[in-house]
Amino acid sequence: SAPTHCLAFDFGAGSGRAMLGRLDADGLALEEVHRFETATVVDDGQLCWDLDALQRELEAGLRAAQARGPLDAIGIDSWGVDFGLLDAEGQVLAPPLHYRNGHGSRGVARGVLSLEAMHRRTGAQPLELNTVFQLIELAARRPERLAAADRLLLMADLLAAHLTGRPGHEYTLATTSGLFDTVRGDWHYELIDELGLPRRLFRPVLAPGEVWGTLRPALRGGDGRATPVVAVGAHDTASAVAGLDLAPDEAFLILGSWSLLGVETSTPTRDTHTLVHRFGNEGGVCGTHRLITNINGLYLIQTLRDAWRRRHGECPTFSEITAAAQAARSTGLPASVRIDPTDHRFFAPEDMMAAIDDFLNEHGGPRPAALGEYALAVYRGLADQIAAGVTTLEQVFGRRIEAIHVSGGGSQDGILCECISEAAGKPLRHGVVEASAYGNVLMQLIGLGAIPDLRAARALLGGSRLRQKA
Ligand code: LFR
Repeated sequence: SAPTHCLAFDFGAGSGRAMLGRLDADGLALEEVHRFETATVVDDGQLCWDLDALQRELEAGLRAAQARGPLDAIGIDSWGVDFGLLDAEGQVLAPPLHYRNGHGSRGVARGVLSLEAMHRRTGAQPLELNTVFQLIELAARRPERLAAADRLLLMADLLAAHLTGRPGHEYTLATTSGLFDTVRGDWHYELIDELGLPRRLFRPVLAPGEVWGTLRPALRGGDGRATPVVAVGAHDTASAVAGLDLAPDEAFLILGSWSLLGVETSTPTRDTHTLVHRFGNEGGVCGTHRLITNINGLYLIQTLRDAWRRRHGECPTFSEITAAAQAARSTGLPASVRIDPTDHRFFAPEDMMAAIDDFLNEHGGPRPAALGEYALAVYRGLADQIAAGVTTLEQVFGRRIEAIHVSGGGSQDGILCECISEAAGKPLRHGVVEASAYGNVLMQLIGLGAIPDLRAARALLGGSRLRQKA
């Protein structure tokens, strides 16, 4: 039969990509057709996402894919929690706030809703950056914006609306909001009412695999085809886990801006331990769920690099940083040179090197002398947290973990992987690096009926091929 072509957009907080998937008798192949940095702007004194720039990258990726031939489907995934407010005409009222701007923690501090209550009622991870806490802060600071809003769309929802002209909400992304009942599978309207948020902002969600709409006429290729935009796991983590051929006794670990550790489950888990251990539930594709915890991630290395560049004027590549860390490790850097990446100092540091110095000073560790030593302090800290999370999964949640199935850009970082495997005492199994893009394509193929279910989809991963742009 004829090959099927699916275009997957994967928007991460650091970078985004458009990947063209092709399914034919030989299996699944992915080709990167566009890649970009995720742009930010400052608006109203707040760090925001540059939605106009993201829409331009979306269109550029679309054109690059259309130039290669007709498309059978398109899917979009993005990071969670952040959102834009739309008026009744579908116009976005202001640039979406960036979760690192601290809105969420200010929302928690208002004392309207505690992390504990949010978690107890929705089952979501107790994270200050959740949509709900950002909204509490926004409602207090800019009530006129909420009053003018007709819909709240999370990032991938905003981008899908741009392609189709149809606003909508996708289920897995909605589960990152802290306003969605992960057990009942619908918005938590009771909580929404109690917080005084307008119900109209939250309409029924689309399930992964459902058709969102078709490409609006201005964006169609030369052939004029009204390509369907399929709702995928619009949350990048949902798509990433869909794109891993997980064994039942494996934990997944997606290493990107965050280190996302957890297990796939068939029902949400909510008990006395989830809150204490900072785990929570997120919705997955095809009826799956994830018991998951967010640990800080390569955001720390990115901000370390920025700090180094500002001080020394030189801009090391990531492989230079890992090589320097490797060298520091082989010279036996004292074990006390390690950070706790969950410390509040490391959520949005203005100067990452100063934050590390400050932390080590307080905890009695010697001050790092070189870039590689700073990086190693980060890698060790991340590995410690990840290992502790694995122990929690085993001891507290009674899940036997034989191996850690890793993916995401950080899974190519040799020293990080070595530190993790050593700290956790578990082997790592490497899945596809671009798991989100794979999971996105697989869900489109399920939606089109080209493959029957998740099991069949994941079976395609073993023989898949990836071509990346130079
Ligand atoms: C990963 C991710 C996490 C979410 C965080 C913030 O890219 O989507 O799942 O907690 O970004 O949105």
